[in-house]
Amino acid sequence: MESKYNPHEIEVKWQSYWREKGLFETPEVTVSSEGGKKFYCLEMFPYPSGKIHMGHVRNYVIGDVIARYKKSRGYKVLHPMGWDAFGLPAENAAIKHGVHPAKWTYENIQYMKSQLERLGLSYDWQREVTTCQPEYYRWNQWFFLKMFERGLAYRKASFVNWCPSCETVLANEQVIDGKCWRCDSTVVQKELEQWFLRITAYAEELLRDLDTLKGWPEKVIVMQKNWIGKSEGAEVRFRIDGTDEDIWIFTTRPDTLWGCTFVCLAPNHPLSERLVGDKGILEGLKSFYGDDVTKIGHFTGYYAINPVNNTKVPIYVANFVLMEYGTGAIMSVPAHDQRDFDFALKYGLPVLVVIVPEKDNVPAKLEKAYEGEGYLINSGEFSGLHSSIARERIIRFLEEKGFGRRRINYRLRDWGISRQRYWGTPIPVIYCERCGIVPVPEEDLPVVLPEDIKFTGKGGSPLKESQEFLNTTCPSCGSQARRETDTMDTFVDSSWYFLAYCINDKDSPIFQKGPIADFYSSIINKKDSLHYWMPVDQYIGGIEHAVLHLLYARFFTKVLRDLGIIDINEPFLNLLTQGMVCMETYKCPEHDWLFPQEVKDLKCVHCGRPVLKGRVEKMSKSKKNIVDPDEMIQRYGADTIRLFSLFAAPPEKDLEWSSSGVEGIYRFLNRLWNTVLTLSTELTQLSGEVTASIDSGHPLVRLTHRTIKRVTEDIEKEFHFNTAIAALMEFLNEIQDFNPQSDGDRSALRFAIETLLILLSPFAPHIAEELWARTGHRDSILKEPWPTWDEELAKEEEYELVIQINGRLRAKIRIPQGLSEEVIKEKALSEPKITEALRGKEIKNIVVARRRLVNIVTN
Ligand code: ANZ
Ligand code: ZN
Repeated sequence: MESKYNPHEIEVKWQSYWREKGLFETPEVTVSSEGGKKFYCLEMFPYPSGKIHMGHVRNYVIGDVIARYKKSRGYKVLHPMGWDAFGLPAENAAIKHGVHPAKWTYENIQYMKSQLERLGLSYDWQREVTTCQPEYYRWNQWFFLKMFERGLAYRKASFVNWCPSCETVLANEQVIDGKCWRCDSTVVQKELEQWFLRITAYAEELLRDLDTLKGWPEKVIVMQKNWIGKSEGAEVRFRIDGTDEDIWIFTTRPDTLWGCTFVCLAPNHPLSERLVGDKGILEGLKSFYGDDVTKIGHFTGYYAINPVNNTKVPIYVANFVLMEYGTGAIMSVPAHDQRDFDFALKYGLPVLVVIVPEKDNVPAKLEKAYEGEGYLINSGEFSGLHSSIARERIIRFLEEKGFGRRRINYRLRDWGISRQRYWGTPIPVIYCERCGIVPVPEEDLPVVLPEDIKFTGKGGSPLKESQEFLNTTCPSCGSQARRETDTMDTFVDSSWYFLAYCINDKDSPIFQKGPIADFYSSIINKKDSLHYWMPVDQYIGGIEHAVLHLLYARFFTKVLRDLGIIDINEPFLNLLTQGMVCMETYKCPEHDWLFPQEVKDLKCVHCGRPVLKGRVEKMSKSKKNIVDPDEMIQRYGADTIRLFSLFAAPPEKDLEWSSSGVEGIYRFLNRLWNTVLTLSTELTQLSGEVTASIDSGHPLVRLTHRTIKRVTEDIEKEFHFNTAIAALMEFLNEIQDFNPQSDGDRSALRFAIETLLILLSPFAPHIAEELWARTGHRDSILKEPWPTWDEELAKEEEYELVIQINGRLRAKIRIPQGLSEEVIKEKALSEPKITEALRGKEIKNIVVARRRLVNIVTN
């Protein structure tokens, strides 16, 4: 009774079976389960944009294999999913199409959830988290209040990046090359009162603890280090000649102090206005800012006195000095800093060499700045010292003389969280004429977003239009007051969602509207499931979050630890950043990017011009190289799509989508289907007789052990699913070719097939379940433990390879079974006796006969 492989039928069937049986529900944990083997597997939750794309599919399938694998290894697994549901696109949709952000968001969630279900992902949907729900965002507000109490949330007027088109403030990280990360408009500077979270208070710890993250990719560690940007140096005080004012400068090169020939202030440095007077000049300088903008300056007419040698140097206001970094003022050393060198050349300022790479070798004229280390010259008592030593001594000297002090600076800025937007968490603050800034009392949380709002896309926040929301009474004096209309950056939502999954069960008070105190006491209990599940054992997501999200989540974890809510320092033990999904992409010189169906014989179907081909690009709408997951599932079923996204590349590498590759996987699954069903008919017919115990010496049994070992080790070793799947494919080939003759053969075959299905089930779970059921098993394959192997049996069987040169026997070596001809050739050529005999000869041909004999032909 053979039947055809019909993925749709079996996939829907098993998905509902899993759901009905609750097979993906998170196990209950109690005090006594503490210390048991637990595994928290987490994929970065998506923004509900409307549809999932292949990047999501890849991310979630990787996580799913890990979760399923760990479960079968006996771990208690938490594998949740949710929605990063606040954000701009919902509001843009409201402006464009008049649909309420909430409606848009919930409809998208519903659709995307059905897409995830169709992929057969093993999520515990009971723990679903949706960040736009008041039950969720009230905790954003509560954390904010706690931070406010501790001075970790504060308000200040500051220049912010303003996107004129989105009409919102952008975080520094959301500005890419001076443009808005979302809409690409040029970003301008604007001064506004903003709320900030004091992430800089944790700068040192965030930096230091990177060293404990052994399970993170090195490149992410490096990116975070650079982002935090610790610099050690000194602040030095320069007196302004003829006044009693001082300029404090920050330098990382105090060893070059004697080479300072001018001082520069930031245009918005408080002294700049006093020294220049003409605001127009400063405004002009401010407007010229950017990495590739020319460096320009304005001489103030004043001089500063270098405290170490009493030299007078001119004071400039310069556009490249940032008020936000260091002290907003610098000493310029043109001989040893290229930027200063260019500036000096432009304004005819002196260049004085104080560091030389070799002792007693002073260059006559500098072509460019020498920025390296070397020996000090022209530097008073420090001349002759090496710069690395001098730096330290000079800092001490400055401190002794009262000229300056040691200073550590971080590039990291406090996190501006205010957004002039509707679709986000309201910042729980009230402004009272009499009392000033008054935090909303805890028991009044959540401050709920009002629903009846008009979306025009113009002006500031739409919340300003809601009188009902805006007008309130002061919690402390009772008089008329006004609510904060800014909402929080959505990165706040994603900074702690992984904690919500741990406690989001029906009985927990956390997500109910009860008094906060209940939550606080339940959470503070160290035996709470939060403490059981955290930290996340494996986090999986895109490299684009290497800095922002991952740094903010680390920051929140540390703050919540200091609030006594959790007892860990770091949220994510292991991090996997999966590569991008790419595709070969075509471009016509006339018609730009083309869909594959617009290309025939490498020509554009519209104009006949040859297409530019061979570029493998990240899938994106703009390049017209998108593959739609729905369409793929429709055509091949989820198992094929899952298997292809795992097989085509190791997880951390980019994956090139290929239709022939997908076809290949589909054929493999069909072959699996037919092979197992054909053989199983035979096996079940004979089932009465198949009682012979498994003969461990049987070649198929040995191969099975070898395959278990390969697959398990590939998964354990950096999740190399691609090679694990390749091993399963080879295994199927052997099974297919196997022709059982005896009962011993049949029991070996049954063992091989059952093992194959179990090993395949994390990757292609539906077909594995179906074939498992059809080969006479009553319970789900998910109940099967992961198979183990016998090291002795898993050993490669070896045999003797004969190596000849021109037909004459030269060597015999032992090699493992199953090597390809290429590898056999390599082995033969690298045999020392053979290398020796071949010296000086030219190889004309190498023949491999039945993998047993190699004949090397030379001239
Ligand atoms: C003198 C000097 C001599 C410098 C030399 C460098 C080389 P990092 O490593 O990134 O911390 N600087 C300080 N504050 C600045 C500001 N607000 N805007 C622009 N530039 C600023 O860089 C520190 C160096 O950048 C400082 O050391 C200062 O220039 C400059 F041969 O001081 B240096
Ligand atoms: Zn008041």
